[in-house]
Amino acid sequence: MKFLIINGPNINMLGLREPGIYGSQNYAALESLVRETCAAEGIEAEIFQSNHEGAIVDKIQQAYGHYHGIVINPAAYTHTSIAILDSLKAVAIPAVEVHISDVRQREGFRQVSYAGQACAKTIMGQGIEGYRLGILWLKGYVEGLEG
Ligand code: CA2
Repeated sequence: MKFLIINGPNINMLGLREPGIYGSQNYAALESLVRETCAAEGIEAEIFQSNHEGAIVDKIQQAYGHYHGIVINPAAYTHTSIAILDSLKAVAIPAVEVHISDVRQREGFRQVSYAGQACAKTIMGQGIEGYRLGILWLKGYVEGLEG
């Protein structure tokens, strides 16, 4: 099984500021958690981070036919990007949305998720542990689809 893990803008800055919202672990720790989780589950993983909406759309398009699942934290693009939503719908690869913080408890502008509308599940407010939960859930979901 092959998963693509996508992180949007500023996720690479984790741990530098706002530990009360995003925790104190940095992006390298997030990458390690994803790699270790996938290795333990026998999942081949590619981790991708970009600050650019079009680069994320390109990456989702290129995933078509190559990945069984996508774990995506589109970061701020969650709340603005119909392009990322459309690309997830276009490739129709099973996807899980992850947010480190609990966006439901935050500002009004974070209350909409476009990408989430193309995802089978959303995990939020669990810190970077949410990526592990998302990977495990998606593995079970994909296995269920394959029968
Ligand atoms: O909670 C999440 O995972 C978010 O996707 C993180 C985004 C935010 O725009 C979303 O509303 C929720 C922000 C990414 C990280 O931003 C930083 C801000 C300050 C210091 C370090 C990273």
